[in-house]
Amino acid sequence: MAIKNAYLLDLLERTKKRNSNEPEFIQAVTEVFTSLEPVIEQRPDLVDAGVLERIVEPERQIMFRVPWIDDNGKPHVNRGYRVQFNSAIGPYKGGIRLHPSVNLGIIKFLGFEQIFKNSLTTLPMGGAKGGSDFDPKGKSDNEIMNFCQSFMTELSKYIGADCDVPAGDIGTGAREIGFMFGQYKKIRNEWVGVLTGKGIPYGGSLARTEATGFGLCYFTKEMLAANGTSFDGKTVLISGSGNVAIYACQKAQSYGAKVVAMSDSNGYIYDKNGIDLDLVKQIKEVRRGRIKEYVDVHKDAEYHEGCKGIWTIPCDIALPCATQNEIDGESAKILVKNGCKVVSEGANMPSTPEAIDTYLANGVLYGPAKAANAGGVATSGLEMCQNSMRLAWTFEEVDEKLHNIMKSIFKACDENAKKYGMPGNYMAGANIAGFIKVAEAMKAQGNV
Ligand code: NDP
Ligand code: 2IT
Repeated sequence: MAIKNAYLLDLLERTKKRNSNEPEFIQAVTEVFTSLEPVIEQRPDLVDAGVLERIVEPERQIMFRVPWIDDNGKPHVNRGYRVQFNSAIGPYKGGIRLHPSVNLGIIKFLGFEQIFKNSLTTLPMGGAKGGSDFDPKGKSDNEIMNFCQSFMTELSKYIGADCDVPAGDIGTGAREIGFMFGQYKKIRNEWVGVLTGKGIPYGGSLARTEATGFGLCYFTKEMLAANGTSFDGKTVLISGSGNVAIYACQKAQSYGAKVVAMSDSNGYIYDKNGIDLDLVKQIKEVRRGRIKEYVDVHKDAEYHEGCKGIWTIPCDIALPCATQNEIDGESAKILVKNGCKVVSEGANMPSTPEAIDTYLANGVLYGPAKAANAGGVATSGLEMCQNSMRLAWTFEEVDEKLHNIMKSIFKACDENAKKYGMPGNYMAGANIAGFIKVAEAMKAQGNV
């Protein structure tokens, strides 16, 4: 990947200078700019309207203190973030990440990706992301509640059902969303769809829990079909064992694939007989345990320390569903050498630029994150829709809408890749399709 267009190169340099300590954000901008070269050459009006200068600068970045008390009465302080990146096509929308690695640059890369992802969903949602460097691991329910209430006490000043609607991401699931929703309602004295990923008894949507993983497989199925193949009988690796990984595994298995490995941040399991997903759910969803507990039950499965080793297992399809930059150039080369033909991304930006170059150079079918994992936020959009209408659809209705959205996202990626002279490059197609809609909206709304 190399940018040649002088205007894009100059703007990238200025963006690097202005955000010099945010490597993940620069990585995300560079990838999008690389794909946009042919658009910029055909659309000088978008350059003249200053769309690109504005799109790389968040509309608003909020950072705040989050004090909380542990079970021993000891005070702690974490840092909270909400980056409201772009509201051209709808209210700000995006998840909240709770992980010790969170910093402003991470939240900005995620918020930037979210702009284009949300645009691809066909629903009216702008881009945002939030989070904190709080580590939920090992905390009691009471400590989690204490943190979530403090976080929302400040965040509630900046969000709203028609303004900014947060949701889950790493470390934020139904439990955390419940505590945050309760606190928002108490402070604002209004019951509105201000968060998505809520529990079913209080305005959550059926199929939101499954949506990102299912959506990833719906997108991947389309990509495979367009290239004359399918999941059936394929060997699949899935990194992570959280929300996205678990439901990607469920759907891939239902399509006849054999998932042989999953992981967490400590290590990975390899089960040549195929992953026992009920056991993984029991360990991760019910007990909040570690993936290595799997081999206590399945004695012929293997556990290995370290997450990178998962990519050395021979496979047909790799579905990275853990975190950013989890597949580097070296791992990508090993995947290709071992016969991997497809990489489709459940996590956000899981492949380094060197890994992507390796996929593209070797004809690997590559489903980029902002298209392939858009099913989660798309179903969040469906949850917002149900909340506005004050009704609830069945699981089947939501799942069918999700399925159709993922089909239309693949179509947009495929068609735009062809239209701009890069057939089969779904990353370029996703970036172009996501960008054009937002750019047209920004141009039409003037220099704001
Ligand atoms: P969860 O918190 O449910 O699970 C995260 C999983 O990834 C865990 O298995 C975790 O292991 C592992 N993981 C997290 N950080 C690291 C790390 N630094 N190194 C190795 N493994 C790690 O999160 P989700 O499943 O919701 O999110 C996974 C990915 O999918 C993220 O990139 C997220 O941004 C993306 N995503 C999520 C969506 C959603 O709807 N939830 C929608 C679209 C994208 P451990 O338990 O050891 O931390
Ligand atoms: O990265 C993502 O798209 C998410 N974490 C889901 C965001 C959402 O608003 O549902």
